[in-house]
Amino acid sequence: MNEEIRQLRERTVHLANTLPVTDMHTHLYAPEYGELLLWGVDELLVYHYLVSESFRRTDQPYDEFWSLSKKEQADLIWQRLFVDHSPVSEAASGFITMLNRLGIDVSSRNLDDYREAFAKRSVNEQVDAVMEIAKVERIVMTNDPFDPLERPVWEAGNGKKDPRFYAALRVDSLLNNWPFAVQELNKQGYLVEEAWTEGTKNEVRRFLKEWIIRMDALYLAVSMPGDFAYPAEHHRTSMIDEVMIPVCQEQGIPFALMIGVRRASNPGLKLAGDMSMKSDVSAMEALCRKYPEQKFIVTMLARENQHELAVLARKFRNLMIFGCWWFLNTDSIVEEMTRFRIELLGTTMIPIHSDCRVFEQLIYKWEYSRKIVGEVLADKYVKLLESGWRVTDEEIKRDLEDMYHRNFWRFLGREA
Ligand code: RAT
Ligand code: ZN
Repeated sequence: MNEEIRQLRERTVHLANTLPVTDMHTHLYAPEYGELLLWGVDELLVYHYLVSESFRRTDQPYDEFWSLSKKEQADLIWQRLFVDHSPVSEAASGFITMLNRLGIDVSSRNLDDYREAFAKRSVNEQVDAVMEIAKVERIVMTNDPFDPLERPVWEAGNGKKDPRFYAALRVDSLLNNWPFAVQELNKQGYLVEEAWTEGTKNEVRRFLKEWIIRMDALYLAVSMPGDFAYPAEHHRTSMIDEVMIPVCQEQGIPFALMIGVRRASNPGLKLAGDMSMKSDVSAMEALCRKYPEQKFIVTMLARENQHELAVLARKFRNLMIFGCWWFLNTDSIVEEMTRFRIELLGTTMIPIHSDCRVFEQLIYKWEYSRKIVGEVLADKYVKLLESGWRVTDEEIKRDLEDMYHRNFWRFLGREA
């Protein structure tokens, strides 16, 4: 029996580490997007997760740091987090893992050596190599039509050239910064005003529809503060009920909500200054109940909300929960969440997304998470084995493929 258990674990962990995945929410771009595609040593070091950690090690004024070049910022972060102290945090150890898996000798501890190793690669080579190492087959980007760097790529017809990359239409400002959205919509020729008139609703619906079609967007996506309430006497409720849900239904796409972020809690840190907030799961409960035909893809940022959200997914099959988002994407929390999600939902959820911003991060984020998924699933199979139920390799593969890509594509109605 012990030998059988050992083999079962080994097979499960091996498959979990090697089967291809779809990364269903990232901030990565295909090479056609030029400078929007972030990669390389300096981008990796100025990742906002590392920026916030590095400020714990210094009294340097924020503005002084931001006035430096990217290379100088990277040098400081390297010194503070990797040289003066050991890189044991998730994001810092991830940087070392990633270098190692790319075949770079980390022992010199000399940043310029690493920079030199990267300089020998072209962006296309790096994208191919990273996807190969991480075994990431398909990547969903985050696409914002109001982004001045991104819009021209779509307008030139280059947004969906690389078949490995898919679009998700991001609509944060429509829900969270309406005055700004009105300005941007006007710039693009949509006749909207801040007042919630019939004409404005029609034009926002037209905007969403045109961009969904242009991008072939897989889903509509937004991040929300923890105090998001629904239904409420609020612009958000009108926008969701009268514009977003009707357009999603007409276009047959899910609505993805990432709930629980307080933006700019510490503005001096810029992108690194956002805070995690507890959310009210009953807003999602009300949405799922009101719109049984609409599919929702949801993640929340507070650890405190995770169990209730998993229970909600037991009640509503139009709800797909996904990922261990941002501050939850650490070994101990990924393990806790993956374990109780499997216990409550079986394999009917999407355990992992990377949220990568810099291309090479795919390597460590997926390696760390796959290991945990494999170990948790192996525990469950061992429990079955102890009652005489033997899972075959085909069944292990099926279960992992459900979680790694099939649940996502099937939920979208785009199963290959
Ligand atoms: O995880 C992150 O990098 C965050 O900065 C956010 O971008 C978040 O994931 C989001 O999509 O809003
Ligand atoms: Zn994100």
